[in-house]
Amino acid sequence: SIEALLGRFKGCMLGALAGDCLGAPFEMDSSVALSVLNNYINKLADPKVRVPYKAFTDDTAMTQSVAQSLIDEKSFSEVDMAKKFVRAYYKEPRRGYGANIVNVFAALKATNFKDVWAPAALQFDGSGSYGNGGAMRVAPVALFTAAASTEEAINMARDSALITHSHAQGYNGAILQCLAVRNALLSPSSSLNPQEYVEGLISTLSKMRNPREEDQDLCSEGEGHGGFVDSLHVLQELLGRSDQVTREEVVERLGNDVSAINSVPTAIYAFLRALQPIQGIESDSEFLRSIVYAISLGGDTDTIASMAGAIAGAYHGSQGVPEFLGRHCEAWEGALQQAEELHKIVYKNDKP
Ligand code: F2R
Ligand code: MG
Ligand code: MG
Ligand code: MG
Repeated sequence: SIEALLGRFKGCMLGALAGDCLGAPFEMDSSVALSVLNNYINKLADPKVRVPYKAFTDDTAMTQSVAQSLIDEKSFSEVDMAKKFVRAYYKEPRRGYGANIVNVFAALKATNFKDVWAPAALQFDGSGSYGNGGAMRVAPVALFTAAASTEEAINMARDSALITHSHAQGYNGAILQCLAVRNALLSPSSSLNPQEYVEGLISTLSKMRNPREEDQDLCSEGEGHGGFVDSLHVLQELLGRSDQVTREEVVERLGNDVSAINSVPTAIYAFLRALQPIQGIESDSEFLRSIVYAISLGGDTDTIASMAGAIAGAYHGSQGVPEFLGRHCEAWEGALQQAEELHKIVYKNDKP
């Protein structure tokens, strides 16, 4: 129902935020002990314990801009979205942005947004960024296109990424993350079959029309890393194994770094793996387990946890999000508000 979907929209926006806020203190640690994370979560859950406030990073700053642009424009506008990215960056440049994306912001500003696609296309000597910055902020696109066709969702995910990420792995990662959120959002609750869910993603990516030559990156080996479809097959194999798959093997085979190819499939795996209890993780919340597991893998913890959280929240809904997180994460109310506004627009009851 539309009412139940509102809870899913909220869960998605809260998941993206909570993963970023909870994961940020561990970004670039090689891996994080589960005992450390159990303590971390138990402290947050204890109303008597006072702990430092969890600030959001670039992941959330950019997600907020994507959501707000879709809300204000009621459609995708590359100029408005680019302006919102740039405004947010210059207002708070110390949110932990990627080392190179800041050059896109500077060029967009210097050229007064004349050609919004151009600065991204010039990154890395014209090869474009393959960072996960397009994927980490795409969740609002999945929500905004929830009632539209898969093709529309794919096209908007690609365009929203291309403002900063013109490498095929950069925008295809955004497409995969968008589809992962979309399919979780639209799955009936408590009935998701992990293998079928991954099969659905593989099938959609494989059928995708390739607008550019480089989109071969979806399935083929290139520069030492497989494409996204290859990673989804690895994910299926890991999910199907009867033995305990170690975190070391997950990192080894799916990755945990700032590239989209080595982080989006990992986030999807964290969501799916957390549907079952995980040895060593105390939380019995499937939502929280996905975030804790993602952080435990180390590397790009804020971003992988944020992407896993967005997918998990879209599936479990806000009722699956532990209430205590709201006391610790910056901008909680703002995320709820954006979820409500996106839901209103999508289901056309945004009249005064
Ligand atoms: N920047 C970070 N984390 C670094 C550590 C920050 C921390 N505060 C600390 O200093 O301790 N996190 C944020 O960045 C990631 C998203 O990055 P995004 O938006 O994709 O940016 P960018 O700059 O375009 O790409 C990131 C890096 O990837 C490498 N790279 C990308 N394309 C490349 C190419 N074609 N050739 C070579 N290298 C490429 C570069 O190293 C880029 O700097 C998220 O983790 C977010 O949380
Ligand atoms: Mg970050
Ligand atoms: Mg390649
Ligand atoms: Mg990060």
